[in-house]
Amino acid sequence: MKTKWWQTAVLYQIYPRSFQDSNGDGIGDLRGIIQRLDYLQTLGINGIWLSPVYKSPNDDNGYDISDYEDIMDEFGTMSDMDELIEEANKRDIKIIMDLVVNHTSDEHPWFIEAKKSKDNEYRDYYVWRDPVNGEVPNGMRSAFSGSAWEYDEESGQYYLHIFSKKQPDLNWENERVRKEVWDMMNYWLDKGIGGFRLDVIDLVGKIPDQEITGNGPKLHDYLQEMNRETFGNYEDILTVGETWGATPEIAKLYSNPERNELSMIFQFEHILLDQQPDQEKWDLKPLDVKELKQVLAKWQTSLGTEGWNSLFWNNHDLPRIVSRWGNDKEYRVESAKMFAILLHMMKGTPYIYQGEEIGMTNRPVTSIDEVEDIESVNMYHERLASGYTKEAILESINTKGRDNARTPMQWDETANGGFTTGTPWLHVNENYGEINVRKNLEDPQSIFHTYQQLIQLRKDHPIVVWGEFELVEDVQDEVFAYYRMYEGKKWLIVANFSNEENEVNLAALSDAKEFIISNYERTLTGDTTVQLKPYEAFVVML
Ligand code: TEU
Ligand code: CA
Repeated sequence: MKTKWWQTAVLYQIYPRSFQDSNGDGIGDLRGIIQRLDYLQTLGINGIWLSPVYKSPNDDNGYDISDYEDIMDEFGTMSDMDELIEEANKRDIKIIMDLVVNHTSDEHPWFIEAKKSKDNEYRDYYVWRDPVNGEVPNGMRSAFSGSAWEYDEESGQYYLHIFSKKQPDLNWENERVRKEVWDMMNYWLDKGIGGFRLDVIDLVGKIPDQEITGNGPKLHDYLQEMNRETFGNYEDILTVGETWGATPEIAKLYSNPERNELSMIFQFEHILLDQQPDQEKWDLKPLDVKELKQVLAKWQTSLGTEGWNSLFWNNHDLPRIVSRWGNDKEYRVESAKMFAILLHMMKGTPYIYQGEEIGMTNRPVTSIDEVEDIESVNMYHERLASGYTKEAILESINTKGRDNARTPMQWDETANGGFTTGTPWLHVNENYGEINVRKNLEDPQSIFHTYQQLIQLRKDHPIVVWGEFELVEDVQDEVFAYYRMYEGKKWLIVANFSNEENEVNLAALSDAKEFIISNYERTLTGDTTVQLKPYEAFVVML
């Protein structure tokens, strides 16, 4: 197979609302992103996954789209968007658009039409069902709490919304819906974008009457049709599907090049490890590092040539990784670098979420009034009504809530961390004086420079891109170690996933030739035993 640009690339996710405000209204915007492209070029990334910027009433911050071919007023205009694509391309940075086509906004003209009457020509763009015994059609639940069915008084039917009731699900069984989606994708492809991140794409093959949501029977037919009708006709397009329900076997269905579907998927098996099995993400459980090692190693070794991995710790739906599984107090810098080294030395395409590269942390709240995210707000009211204490619910929100990752980007020590001169739409984390881009750029030992170095290593060393992965099994539970091997070369990656010191004893260490990267000062001694400092991580060439 010919090498694809995205196999050697590192991507960066921007959540535009929180990245950079350029006009003082407290909301990040496209001109703000354009101003920061030089920064991203300095970091060294090759593409930007841009969370939705389309016209939207913002019930779910842009994931509820009312016009796919227009830009949200707060973010700017289509000519700003064209300029962003052009300015990014000039810097060899491709723009990856977020494709949210499982649902639209209820303010999309299709839904406004569909609601008008049962025989409207757009009615069948959405999923409508009659009441059953005067109640909801079945027990499907919304990911944002409550039933997935919403009653429409006027027509006496329910419509399906797997997310908020302002996000009605499109009916993908309707060929006209699919045709509309293909046309819209081609509109964006013609603008010179680099690809798509496909929001909850594993849901589009749903069979509501059987309560099947993920991985429905027609899913892969639809994706092959999509490929054929849209990006398959363009050069060098990256497509990454968001698939919460993927196993490695399912991942191959999506990303085996011979099947002509997607480039890769985001799998979430590692992300689900700190919640109670078969419960919700709010039902907390401590991470077992042993499980994490097994899960990530399985994904590293099982796709082979029949698929391609994406690599990530963070996104706009997840808490900050240093706060989640690291230590955002005394070992913030060390643990942030450890996560970076551990992930960026694996096989696959790494994704960095804005602020991760400077070690931004969660921002706890003390009251629900401080929370913007619809998922957390709905869950709060649902759990309060069913008897949970406020304290327990807020603990879940502070641990897992999506606002943790959505606080504005911290650029410098000036007011609001340099994000806005106005009032930010969501509180800025008060630690911006200590944690910001300006300080990171100035300090050669910063987290930023570790990320920059890791991105450069991927460009300089084919072993990072193509090397075989092998987990080191006989080490302490909290030591995560693996080899990469390529054309006679061998690297050893060691990470101490712990607040405490841990010992690692490996015969291979006696062959260590040089350090490639590390987060503590250490010299090579030829010893086979190393006493690892808290969150110490290093890569050695053997
Ligand atoms: O997320 C899909 C999704 O399932 C999330 O709601 C997820 O369950 C939750 O955030 C876990 O923390 C995508 C987008 O990434 C998310 O921002 C949107 O809200 C959602 O789809 C609907 O478009
Ligand atoms: Ca603005």
